[in-house]
Amino acid sequence: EHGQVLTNQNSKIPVVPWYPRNENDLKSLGLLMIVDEENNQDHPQFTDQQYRIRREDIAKISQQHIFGQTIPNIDYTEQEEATWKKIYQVLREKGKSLLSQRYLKNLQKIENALGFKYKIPQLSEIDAYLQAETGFRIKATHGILSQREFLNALAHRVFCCTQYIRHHQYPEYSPEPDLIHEILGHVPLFADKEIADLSQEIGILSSGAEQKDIKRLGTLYWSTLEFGACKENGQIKGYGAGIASSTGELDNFPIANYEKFDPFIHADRQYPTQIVQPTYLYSEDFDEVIQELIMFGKSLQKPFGLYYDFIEKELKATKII
Ligand code: NLE
Ligand code: FE2
Repeated sequence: EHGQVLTNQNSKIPVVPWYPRNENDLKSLGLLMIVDEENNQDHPQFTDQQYRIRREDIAKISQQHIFGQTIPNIDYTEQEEATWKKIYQVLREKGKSLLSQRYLKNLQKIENALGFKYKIPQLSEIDAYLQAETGFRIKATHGILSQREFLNALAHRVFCCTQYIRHHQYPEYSPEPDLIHEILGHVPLFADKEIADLSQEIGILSSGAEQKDIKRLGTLYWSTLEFGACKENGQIKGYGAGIASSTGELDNFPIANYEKFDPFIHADRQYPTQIVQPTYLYSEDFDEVIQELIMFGKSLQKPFGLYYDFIEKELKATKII
């Protein structure tokens, strides 16, 4: 079977790390629990025991969701609903002048369709919306996944998405992805056809890639779809999910450093994950982001090419180099 028999004992045959090839393989998404040791231990999200218990309960439900089956709904508490409402309003207000029109238009469309103003949307509703817009689908996950797993899922137009909400005492910034980050940050991007296609391309590049390239693709994902910016009418606007989902990040955005994005330079950069970004990388426009990432992708060495067959819903190899 693929990913297992290939050995390099005697030969030039490269070892190819396992990756999901088809719908059946996707059923194993999100089964591993990753513990991130870099966590910011001062944040109430890590220190409040009551919060941890509630969070574990939701994480269990999310983890038990098998990709392809109905996503379980969560009965959010009043406190959780209040956190959503409060931060949603502030994000909306602050985001207007700082975020890209492209992101804002997609957000406007979905917030009206699903009533973001009034309640926390369920992932089952988000999933149905995205499927209709761009064919993206959701796997509910307990928390952050490995870069490889998150990126590999994108190759199948699958978004691994958390379902718990950040701590009510400090909703300005979450050191981990939570549903506010996923829904107000990533979902408007996955609802955009070109961005959905780009995400899938990154996923295909990551499938079977060696670890050093996973790290580089992860860093580029971070630099663009998580925290990227681009010019609009001469002004730099944020479009990344991590900017759009955090009022702390939005407050930081106008006073931070900017650097012109170049994947060949930035694929190996270091960046913080527990505090706001000191530097945002910007492009002239979004087309440039797409072109540059595609060019970078072509430079990666993989022993085979892959493409996604939309009819059979699987990744197929094109060539062995
Ligand atoms: N820092 C982001 C936020 O507060 O929304 C979440 C984590 C992004 C990787
Ligand atoms: Fe994210």
